[in-house]
Amino acid sequence: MPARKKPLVIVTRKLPDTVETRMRELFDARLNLEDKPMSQAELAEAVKVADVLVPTVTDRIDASVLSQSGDNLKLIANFGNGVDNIDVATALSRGITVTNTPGVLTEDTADMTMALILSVPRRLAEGSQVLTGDNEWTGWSPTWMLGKRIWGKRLGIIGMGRIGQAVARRARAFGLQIHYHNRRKVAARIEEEIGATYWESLDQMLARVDIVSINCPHTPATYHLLSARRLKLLRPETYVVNTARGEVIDENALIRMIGAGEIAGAGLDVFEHEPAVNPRLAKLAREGKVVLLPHMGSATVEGRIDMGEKVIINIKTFLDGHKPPDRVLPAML
Ligand code: 8YV
Repeated sequence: MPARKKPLVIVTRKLPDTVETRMRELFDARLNLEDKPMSQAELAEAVKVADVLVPTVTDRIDASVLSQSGDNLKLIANFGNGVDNIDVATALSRGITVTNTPGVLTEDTADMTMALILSVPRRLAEGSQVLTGDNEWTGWSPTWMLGKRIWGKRLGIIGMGRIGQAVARRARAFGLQIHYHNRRKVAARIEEEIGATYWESLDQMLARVDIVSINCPHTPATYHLLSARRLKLLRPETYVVNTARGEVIDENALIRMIGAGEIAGAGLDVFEHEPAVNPRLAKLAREGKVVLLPHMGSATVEGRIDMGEKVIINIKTFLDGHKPPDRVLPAML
């Protein structure tokens, strides 16, 4: 009997070696060893021939790319949790299944969120700069480099899914009082465990918290959820932390208000026009008002391998004729 041809799996970016090796064993995996981001035209070429596409957050799989997809393309197995890089509705309407990698980046992203929650009020980047900058440190002084205390403050989490809950558990250990806004109230058991107060009205919560953390996905419903109007509800002592997606905040309004002293500062791991970063943010960083990271929330060796493992399980299950575990369903969008 002739051996069955292995399915063509096109992977758009360099993945950890162990993940790529396993993909090669299982599939006809076309890898991107040089890690050069693919253009829209290259993505369109890929969907014409692939059986499975494995994109990441840096690939825009929009309606125009999908309109070129060939009959073979039946699965887009996203290497990432957020699927806002993919026009999921169009994919589904063309009979293409979409999967993601939830769960395995929860703790890493929550760690980075906590790091940002601490870094701006406690002036971590500024302090480090004192020792690595041009001038020599002249020594300790009782009234120098004073930040703001974390313990006893109120944290308002927007989006109480897996990551929001993992942030809440950490934040509680740092003495923060947990408030949250979510589409739905979470189970009483979870609320009790993290001592969380639910706000159906985001507007009402914003005016009452000292730190806001964005932990919801970017969907049409959450685009500019923190709009200029809502940002105005924050008190001037409030800090904003975002490890979710830049598009959830009206970034221009945030920058303007931090510059004007109407918001105390921000810790940002994601940006509205990534990888472009508004130069006014770099200026605010030099002034110690913001801490900026280049989308590193889930960037751990272990996390990336786990994500790759999930992608492989989704592809394998699908190709074996079963429902892959991490299907993205219309109700999730
Ligand atoms: C990933 C992320 O690095 O998974 C997500 O949604 O935001 C990131 O942490 C990225 O998406 C990989 O595609």
